[in-house]
Amino acid sequence: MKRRAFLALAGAGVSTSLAGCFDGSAAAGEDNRVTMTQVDFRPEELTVPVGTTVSFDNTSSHSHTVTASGLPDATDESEYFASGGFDDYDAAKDAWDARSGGILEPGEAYENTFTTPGRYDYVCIPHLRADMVGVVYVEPEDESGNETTSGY
Ligand SMILES: [Cu+2]
Repeated sequence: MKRRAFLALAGAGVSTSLAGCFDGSAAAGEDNRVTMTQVDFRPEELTVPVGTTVSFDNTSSHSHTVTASGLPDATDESEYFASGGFDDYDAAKDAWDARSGGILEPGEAYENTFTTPGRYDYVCIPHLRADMVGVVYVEPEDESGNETTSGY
């Protein structure tokens, strides 16, 4: 069973910390967090080690979705992720068109744990025409078990 969750962002902090900084850009050090602006995911590209839970936080005043647009070749369909918990892109698209299914209102967040290495493209369905897209690169674990984060 795949971990899917909607979380309300801690109400305090969030709105105040964004005052005057409506970009919602992720602060330094938040390497497993993607935020949403009016029509952007930030950062647009995120690289994480396998097993990481990424939080997609709607820090904007608009509604969005986080909807995987495809999966790496060899990746099991159970790895599909989308706010609303849909099984594939078509289901997510249909649900959005019918009833705004999968919507993330301002202040809501969606989490997904990436358990298979690969490139995961995703989109915001209502802002697809504005090119609101992102990608998560999930890197395999280092075989030695050592951290490979030292140096560039
Ligand atoms: Cu959007």
